[in-house]
Amino acid sequence: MLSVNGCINAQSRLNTSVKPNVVFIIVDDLGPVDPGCYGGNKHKLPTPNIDRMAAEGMLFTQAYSGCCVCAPARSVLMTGKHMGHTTVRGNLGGISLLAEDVTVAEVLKNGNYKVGGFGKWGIAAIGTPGVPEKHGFDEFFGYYHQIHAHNYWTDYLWHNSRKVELKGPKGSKQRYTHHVIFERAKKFIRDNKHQPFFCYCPWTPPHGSWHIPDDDPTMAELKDKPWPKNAKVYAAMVAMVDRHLGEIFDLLKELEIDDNTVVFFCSDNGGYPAFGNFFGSNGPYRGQKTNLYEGGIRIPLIARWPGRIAAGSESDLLWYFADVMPTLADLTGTTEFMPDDIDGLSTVPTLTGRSDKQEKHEFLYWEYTRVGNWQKYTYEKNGLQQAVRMGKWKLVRLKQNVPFELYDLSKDIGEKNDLAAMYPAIVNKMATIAKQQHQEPVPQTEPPAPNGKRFI
Ligand SMILES: [Ca+2]
Repeated sequence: MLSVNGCINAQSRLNTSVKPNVVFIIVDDLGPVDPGCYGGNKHKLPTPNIDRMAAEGMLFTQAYSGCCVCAPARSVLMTGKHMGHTTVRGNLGGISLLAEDVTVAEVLKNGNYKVGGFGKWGIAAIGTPGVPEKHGFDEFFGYYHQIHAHNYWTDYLWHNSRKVELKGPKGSKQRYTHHVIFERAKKFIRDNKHQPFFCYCPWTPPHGSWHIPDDDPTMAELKDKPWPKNAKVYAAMVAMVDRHLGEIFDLLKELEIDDNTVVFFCSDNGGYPAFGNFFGSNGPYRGQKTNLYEGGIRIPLIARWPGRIAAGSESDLLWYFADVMPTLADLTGTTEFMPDDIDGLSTVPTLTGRSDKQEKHEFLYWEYTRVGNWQKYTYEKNGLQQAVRMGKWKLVRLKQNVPFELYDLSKDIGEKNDLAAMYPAIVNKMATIAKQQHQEPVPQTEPPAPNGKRFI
């Protein structure tokens, strides 16, 4: 691997170049070690396009989501505010961004970017002020409420809050939603190749419910595996998003905008140990999606920008979804439109080989309260989880009324050896940060969810 400093003169070129396009692909519930370039899971699912992207770009070894589940993670990503400050804290699906929230899409839109989103919004129900077309998107196509997104065979999706019936082959109404969403994303890139664009792709696969069309080429390769049926479908969904990532790069090359497009690829939270933890998608990390141990918040994250981000480079910078807004604003020259009260930092110095100039977080902060009852729209009582990362230290508790645990992640990546009793001063310092960073969100009433399977 090349050093991160191997990308010479990136900054001087950054200042004089035309505005780069940004494609931000965030897949759903892919575990932190699922991609081959992160070591691979127990069954070493092939991910050739993700691996090639890492070989051509920068792989982050300590990247984190904004939260351990879908909706709040998206809220952090969009607002640049960590979980103690962002608007959407819960995962029931109908809590919405507020009119006054400023998103990364709005920041880039104000800088004359064309902005499209294709996939699962997850942070507003239809008819609320939080819908994407009121937050900087020229167009958004896909699911708005994330309960709706648990159905890959729904007969409608939304386009700027207008219902779009899905017409399938032979006059049937249904089509596999991700295929439709992917086609729209590619069309957006084609249509905007002559102007700076931001294409946000929060793709739903490989999130459950696990479905893929029988005729998708990835299923043909897996159908004879002696695996549980849904495990085969999960593997096929991973292969499908990997193939689609490759198709995005093919398209950028065909349109001759590959060199001027920064592509990010990541997951939205840690893996879910489905099918009896068949794949071991969280590798050595403790915990899973829905909790704040490392397995709930660690993500694969790769960035690629030919000639600007050193090929085959790797960085252990600690960064998370709050950093996406300042990073994209910095890349696109739109920082003047950012709100003053965000929690993120630009990672562009690291991306462009100037890690000596990289501003570092004093701490990273997460919180989350799990859903208590999906039917009654309630959250777990005293269920506020909190976690703080400060250098090598990780402070975490999974309930409000239990003591904090402390781990030294430089020696104990599996969070097995609680050192809280040995280092009370560090616990006190980090617990004070946790207390200070938690602010109460603006109360909202959860609207009724659309039809769809209630999920984690
Ligand atoms: Ca997710």
